[in-house]
Amino acid sequence: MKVSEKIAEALVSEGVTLAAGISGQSIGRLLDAIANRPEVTLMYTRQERVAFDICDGFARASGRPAVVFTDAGPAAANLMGGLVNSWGDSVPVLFFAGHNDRSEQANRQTKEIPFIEMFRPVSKWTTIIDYPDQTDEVIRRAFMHLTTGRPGPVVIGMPYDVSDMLCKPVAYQAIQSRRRVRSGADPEAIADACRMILSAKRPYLYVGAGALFSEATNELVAFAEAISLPVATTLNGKSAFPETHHLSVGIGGFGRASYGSSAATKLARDADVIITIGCGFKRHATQVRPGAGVKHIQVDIDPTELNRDHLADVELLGDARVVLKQLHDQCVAMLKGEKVVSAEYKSEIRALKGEWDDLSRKVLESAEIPINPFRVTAEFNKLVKPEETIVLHDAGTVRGSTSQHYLTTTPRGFLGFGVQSAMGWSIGAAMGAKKAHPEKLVVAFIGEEAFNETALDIETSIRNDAPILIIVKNNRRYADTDGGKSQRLAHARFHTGVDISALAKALGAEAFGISDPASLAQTLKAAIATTKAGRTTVVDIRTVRINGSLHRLWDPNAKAGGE
Ligand SMILES: Cc1ncc(C[n+]2csc(CCOP(=O)(O)OP(=O)(O)O)c2C)c(N)n1
Ligand SMILES: [Mg+2]
Repeated sequence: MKVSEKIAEALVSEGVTLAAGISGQSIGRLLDAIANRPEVTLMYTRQERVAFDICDGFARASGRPAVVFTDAGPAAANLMGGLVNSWGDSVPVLFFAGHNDRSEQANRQTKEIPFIEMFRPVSKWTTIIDYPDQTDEVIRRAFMHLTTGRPGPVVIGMPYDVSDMLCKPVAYQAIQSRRRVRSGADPEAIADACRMILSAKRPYLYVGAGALFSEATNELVAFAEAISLPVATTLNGKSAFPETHHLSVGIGGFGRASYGSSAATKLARDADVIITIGCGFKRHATQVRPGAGVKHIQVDIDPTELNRDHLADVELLGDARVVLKQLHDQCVAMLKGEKVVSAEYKSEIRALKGEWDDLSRKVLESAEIPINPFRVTAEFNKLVKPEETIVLHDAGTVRGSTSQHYLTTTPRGFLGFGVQSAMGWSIGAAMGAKKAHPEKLVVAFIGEEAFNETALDIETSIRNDAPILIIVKNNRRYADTDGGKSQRLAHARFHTGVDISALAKALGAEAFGISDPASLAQTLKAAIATTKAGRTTVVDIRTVRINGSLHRLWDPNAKAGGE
């Protein structure tokens, strides 16, 4: 058996069902071997970076790693924008980079790049298979990295000569435990945390993507309900807690988040104990730290995250699901049937939610022309069932106008992204999500500039049977009025633009264009129908340029949402 065949066998036995990439001489043997495995769906893209986005979206939607493949050198380098997204947001993706023969390495041969130096700092693990008999160990170690602890991308260099060599004819031994390997927190620290939570008057729970990766939603809901804790998520953690739940206050900061609801931000500001679960306090999520005297209980799977940005009073190192169950059980035992949170606090949570709804109505119901991008989200909400839908957003102001008011009810029904935030991610990621959940309607909300970064791969969704809906909030015409920016820059950036509907049609998609809010609902309905019928569909909506979030409507100190 050749190394390439051994790898394909190993991938199948570790449960891989999707591979995406672009071919090239150096990866040829491995690609043939993967293509020979009917268990693995193969997607072939037009840009390496989109292949990475596909696998990233697949992992976010399913929790399982998929495989990216590229040729050596520039092909591998060409996916950097996708790789850094996965690295920034801790998403497990396995990347096989074709590599020159070993004899060519380190002498600046054709397509030779400083592979380890380029990829190691932006991956969880980067290595090269130098000898055939390393194959099993490398693949097994790769899957341990991908499936345990804090996830992240793994990069494996595959020298062509090694891929074509024979290896020992011993069957690959997959990781035996099909369960995720999980760990809990120190029981003494749990007891400290519970005492703190039960003595709090205004506790507040802030949930990041760690809870999604750990699949902790049931434990999260049980814990929040036991204490009547208001629950906010980060952008990346959105969908870990059902947003129709009476305790949900939407996206919200540990202090303040660019995309936070007013309810979440006020509750965070006035909290006396803040419990954070698997979140990294990045700028979009956290602009203002809690004041002195506010207690912080920090739960994370990664010890290097503990006490990193803000001192914790109690550190709980462990898997979100296990730790939430520990917290729940201990709190319930200590409570002995009493209720911890006052009736006043509960009614304040209700009132703040109502205030946020009132504040939002202005943009959600706006009849202005060009169309308000928040209105697009509001109309969309009325037309879909969240449990049958996966929504993605892209970089830019479209992030806020989509993520703040689309209501999720199902874990991974919304895929937030953005520690690195490479424009154009949502088109590939939506295709990956569709492969993970063919039964769901998968919808990417994207601005026209981000669209232009990766739009050619719309054709990939058609060729590779991954029909998605792309809703473009197109504010190009109004972008040059964006105060303070140089007119020369505005001219260079915007004065002509792509005819999005024509391009989408040329690439084989259905396309709709719209500029009147009165026909918004009807057009979105038609676009959802064509997508559900199996046709990738693009809706080009002429929108007005706005700030990315609603913060400025109610917070005079707000910073812009940011790009
Ligand atoms: C690969 C990459 N290049 C540049 C940026 C910086 N950036 C973020 S958003 C943005 C403009 C986005 O415009 P558009 O897609 O039209 O969305 P809008 O803000 O208008 O909603 C830019 C240039 C980025 N995030 N990623
Ligand atoms: Mg735009």
